[in-house]
Amino acid sequence: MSSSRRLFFALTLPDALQQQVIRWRAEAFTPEAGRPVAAANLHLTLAFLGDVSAQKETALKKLAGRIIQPGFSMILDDLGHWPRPGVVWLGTRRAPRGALQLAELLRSQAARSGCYQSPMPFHPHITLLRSATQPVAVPPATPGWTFSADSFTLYQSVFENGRTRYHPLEQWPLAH
Ligand code: 2AM
Repeated sequence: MSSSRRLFFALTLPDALQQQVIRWRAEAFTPEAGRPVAAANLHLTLAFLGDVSAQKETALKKLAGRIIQPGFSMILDDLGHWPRPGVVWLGTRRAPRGALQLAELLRSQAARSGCYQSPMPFHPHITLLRSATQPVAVPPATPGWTFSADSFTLYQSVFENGRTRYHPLEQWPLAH
């Protein structure tokens, strides 16, 4: 019988923004800085669920479908490097209240459903480079893109043929 799937809730980046980010990234970082995340894999995680059984997945989808939250926009005006996980990220200096509320709700639903939730505070970010364990020259500023979140998505993380891919499973709208 098929068992669990590795899942997370995230905000999808519009295709045009994914392309802008990867063009800028190619100029902003040297190839030694880290391994670039593929354009289609750029996303902003709201809640990481880990390996989830089919039964739990169904319950979590049902709970997600009941969420009524307003959409929000986010200015991507922050950049950083976490050497320990080896991640270079794009984020925001002022996380919108809507993003914090949505993440909090998804994370508490996940915790109540038995999915381990990290005690680390939620730090909204889009991972740009992985395996960035050496010091990285992080550019002082970002182009300051704004993106508007009008839905959130449940993704499955699949590792196949040596690559990680994120498959969208279901998407829910945020109210206007
Ligand atoms: P990262 O990009 O900072 O590594 C799919 O793996 C998504 O879930 C990524 O955005 C990843 O964050 C996040 N993720 C993976 N493992 C996680 C964990 N143990 N706790 C929180 N988020 C995690």
